[in-house]
Amino acid sequence: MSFKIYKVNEALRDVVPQEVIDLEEKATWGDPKRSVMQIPTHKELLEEHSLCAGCPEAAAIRYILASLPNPEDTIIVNSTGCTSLVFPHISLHTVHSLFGNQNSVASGIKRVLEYRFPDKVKDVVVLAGDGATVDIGLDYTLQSFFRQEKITTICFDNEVYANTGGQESGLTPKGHVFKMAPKGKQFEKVPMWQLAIDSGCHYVARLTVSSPKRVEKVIKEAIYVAREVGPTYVHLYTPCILEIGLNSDDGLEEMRARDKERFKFFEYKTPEAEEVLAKYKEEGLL
Ligand SMILES: Cc1ncc(C[n+]2csc(CCOP(=O)(O)OP(=O)(O)O)c2C)c(N)n1
Ligand code: SF4
Ligand SMILES: [Mg+2]
Repeated sequence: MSFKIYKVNEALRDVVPQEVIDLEEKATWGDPKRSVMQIPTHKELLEEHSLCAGCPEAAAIRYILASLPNPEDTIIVNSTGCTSLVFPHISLHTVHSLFGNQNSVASGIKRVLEYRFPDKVKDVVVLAGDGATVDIGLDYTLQSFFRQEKITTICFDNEVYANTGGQESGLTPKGHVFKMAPKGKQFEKVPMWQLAIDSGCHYVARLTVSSPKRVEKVIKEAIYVAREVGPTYVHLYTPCILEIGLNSDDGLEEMRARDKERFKFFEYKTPEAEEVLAKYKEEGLL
């Protein structure tokens, strides 16, 4: 079922790459019930990427893109890091912001879109690493929560600055040693999910990406609440298999192990968020 975002010019159909024709014929635009369950049979908005083989960040982005309720009217704001290598491959509107600035850029985009298209639903979603969200961008992240910006912030927590070769971040657990942090982390991991609650987010979730269906539910809830109430925050554990010395097929097992302890599923909703989610549930959208 395809919403006509991509319409191939008939005169050129025989020379247009098959993947563009697939976007016309097999993408899931325009279907608010689109789901991760369609990944095997429909056209994905991300199929190839240049991350390490088996990187859980790639799986996370794949699940998130398949879960967006309104991809044709969603703007994704990204920051520098491993995930930024994926964005040129995505069939969506994306903005690459300066490292750490992502929540400020997203706030501006959301406000302008509300002004320019008052009658249209436009979702703005931030996707950034732990270094961008919690270290260098922490001020901007929290200020967007304080201002009650109607955006969803998703943090890919791999507990390290992966893209620059392994420095510790505020989200590295105490004692962890990385190539460029040889003395080991001296203090505890920052509980960013709690900071998000204390800073005014209306929906907060912490989880690994071991279960695509669970990621889908969380992403949809976070986006619906941001649309109608205020800021929402999703904290995903997406281990850097390279920096913790795992093989490319070990990421899932690592996440399943953490599901039982440090990244046990946790969710928080304000009463206003509960009300909005009950409405979406009644409409069959959750
Ligand atoms: C303003 C600015 N400061 C620093 C950098 C260097 N830099 C690029 S990626 C990166 C680390 C990214 O870490 P994280 O946000 O955790 O993402 P990951 O690569 O781990 O997914 C840094 C420090 C930069 N590109 N721009
Ligand atoms: S360095 Fe780590 S986070 Fe970056 S792509 Fe490779 S496995 Fe993924
Ligand atoms: Mg990181």
